[in-house]
Amino acid sequence: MRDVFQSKERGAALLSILMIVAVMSIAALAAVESLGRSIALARLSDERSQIMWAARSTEAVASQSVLQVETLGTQAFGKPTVFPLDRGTIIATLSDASNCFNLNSLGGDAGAPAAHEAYKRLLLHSGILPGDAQRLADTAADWIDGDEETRAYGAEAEAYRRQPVPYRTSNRLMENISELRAVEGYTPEILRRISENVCVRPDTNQTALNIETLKQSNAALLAALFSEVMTLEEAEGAIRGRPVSGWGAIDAFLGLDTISRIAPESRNDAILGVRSGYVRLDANINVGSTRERIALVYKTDAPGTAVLVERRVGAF
Ligand SMILES: [Ca+2]
Repeated sequence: MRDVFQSKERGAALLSILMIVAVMSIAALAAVESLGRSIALARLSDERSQIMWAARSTEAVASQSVLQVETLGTQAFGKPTVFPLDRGTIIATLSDASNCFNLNSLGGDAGAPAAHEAYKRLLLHSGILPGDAQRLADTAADWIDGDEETRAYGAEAEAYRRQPVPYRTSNRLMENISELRAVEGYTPEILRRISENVCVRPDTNQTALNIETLKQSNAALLAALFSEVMTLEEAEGAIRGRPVSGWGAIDAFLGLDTISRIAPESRNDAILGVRSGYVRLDANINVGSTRERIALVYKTDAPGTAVLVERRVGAF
């Protein structure tokens, strides 16, 4: 009988020990997992910190890189430069940022009629119907201009108050192109059609187009800003006609048959140039498994100067 009791006691003790071992194993496993998570978080935090410093370094040296455009011209564009970091790289690429319609030019003096007409032409050349083009030009201009007087097809604060989530017009220059999404009529389809040819600059001036860097996708922009009688096909042909070595000067461009046949009073020769009024630097920063993108736009219309006017971080 006693042996039976002793056997049961030993069994209970063994079971207790096994349970204690099991609990300790689970606790140890949890501790290891927690430590692993902490290490991963610390590493991620360290990489984010390095990314932040790399972004600041990029900004510090970017203006010097941008100034190279003055001497190298278009040769400075489109060639990625790799800068090594301790545990990663910065890959930076320069591109021309002159060739776009400055939406803030719609906020110029006295309703900026010339900019308004040019913008309507850009919308039409982008395949937007005439009625929609008029409406989109008016709503964008109302959003930017300082008054509350609604244009014929525009929208001021009252129109936006009726939205499911009410808001107001900003009545000042746009700070970011993403603001356009809030303007009446600017659907994703409209934005897709015009996104390559519109931008937001910090003043109401329209920078001259750089004819050395115009792309086929800029034909609508060239036609809209250069002449009210220039067709989209003529603009495409003119851009296609650029010599391999570039135009060198606007006179060579003006000598094209399609251009020279346009009466001088119907042309805006001053909108053409052979240098960059704005330059963009795109940087891909890689540290360990962490990635970040930044885009910096510099105003370079005065010799020897590069003024940062736009900074975008992340997906765009
Ligand atoms: Ca307004």
